[in-house]
Amino acid sequence: MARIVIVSNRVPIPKARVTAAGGLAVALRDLLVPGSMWFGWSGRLSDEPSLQPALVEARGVTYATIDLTREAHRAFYVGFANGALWPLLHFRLGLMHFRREDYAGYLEVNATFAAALGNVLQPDDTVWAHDYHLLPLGRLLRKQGFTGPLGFFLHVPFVPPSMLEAMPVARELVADLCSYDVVGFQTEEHAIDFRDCAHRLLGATVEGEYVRLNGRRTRVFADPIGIDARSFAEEAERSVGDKLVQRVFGSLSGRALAIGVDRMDYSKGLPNRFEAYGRLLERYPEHRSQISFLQICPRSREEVDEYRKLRAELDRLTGRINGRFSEFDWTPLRYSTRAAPRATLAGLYRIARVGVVTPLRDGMNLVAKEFIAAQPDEDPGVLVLSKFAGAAQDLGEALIVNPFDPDAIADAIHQALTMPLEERRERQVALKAKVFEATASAYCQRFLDALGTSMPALQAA
Ligand code: GDG
Repeated sequence: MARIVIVSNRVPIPKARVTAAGGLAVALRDLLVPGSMWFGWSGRLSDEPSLQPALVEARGVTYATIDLTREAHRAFYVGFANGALWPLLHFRLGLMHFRREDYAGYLEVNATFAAALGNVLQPDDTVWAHDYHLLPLGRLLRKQGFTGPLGFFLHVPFVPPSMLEAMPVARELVADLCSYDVVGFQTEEHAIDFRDCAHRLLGATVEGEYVRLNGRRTRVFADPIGIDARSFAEEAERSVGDKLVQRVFGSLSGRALAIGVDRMDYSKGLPNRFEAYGRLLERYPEHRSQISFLQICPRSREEVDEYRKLRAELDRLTGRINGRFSEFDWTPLRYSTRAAPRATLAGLYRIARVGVVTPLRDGMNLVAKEFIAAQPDEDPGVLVLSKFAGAAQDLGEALIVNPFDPDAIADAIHQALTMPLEERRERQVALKAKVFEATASAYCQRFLDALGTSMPALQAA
């Protein structure tokens, strides 16, 4: 039987999932039926990695992983993927560090992935590759003779041609994506930017959603990712009783909770957010001692210099805000770099009066959707959302802000804290309807439809 084979840099083997902050396993849950396969890096470094993937079976799904050498991983992951591609695709040219040897390592790891995957792939499999680590994988699989349906989804934003051209290997990367049958982006804007790049940089022909290059046709479309809103809402309701959530609730002593939840990443706009919170307390003194801001930001990518610098900056800003505004019985800003269990997170969203989601750029941002799903209908909180998160395309009833303007964020938090119940309910009804409709399942279904593959549950029926 034809299988769906998911490929991503890291593989969330179920027992490891407990500590993982990323949501890909949740988003793709509908595809993880018996018989499917997930392929990627094991997370281990070894001197002589085998091209024969290690196979682990869990609930009928095969997790196939390979090790990488330390040097290849450094060039691929730290160097090119996160040192060059991530900043470029988040519009941060000043942080892009391109080195030819890193790009060579990126290609080498993609070639290793293709060769190892080739050892377990069957001719009628459908391959769905994920994210900026794997742009060349499709081309390399085709070169090896794989002829099955081949799709790629980019979780992060895409940039217009004038910006992409700063990447010395821009043409190669765009051509690589044109080797897939289907390429999905989070928003229509990113899909349009990619088609423009294919036309401007490579002279490809664009016909509606299709890009034609060297006789091949690729469908390039927007497929916004969603969450399993129903089960997340149930989890949030259940978790309000969770011990940790209750402790946080008790510690508020009736104050309003504002919450931010982000991997510690410079794309998430954390320094601006902290500065905005300082401005709020400065310009709207009535909120002093009446609000508590909790920022959960698990550390990530600490191998990359920029991420270490960010942490030092956030430590400094937290100290400054708390030093300036704290009272003996009130700490304005609580900031934790530890990951919270998912259930606790759901409960914390539910008791929060304001969700603050202000990335400078974000492909989608699932936290915005989780916050909405978790809110109680009778007395909902308010979402403050960056106009540069993909989520803002759909969630227009949130308080939409420009994340580069700390005063605008401060005004929006003030508006959220003082918004009448009736208006909060109206906004929540509209937002909730959208989050419950644009589910993770709908996202998978649209992508497989585009690839001409049926959803696994339908195959079984
Ligand atoms: C990329 C794109 C796109 C965070 N802290 C904890 C925790 N999380 C969870 C959140 C959410 C997930 O991690 C983060 O997802 P985001 O969408 O916000 O951001 P990225 O990690 O940057 O993801 C992004 C996404 O891919 C999907 O396509 O939306 O634009 O950048 O689910 O809740 N989870 C737990 N503890 C934490 O402390 N358990």
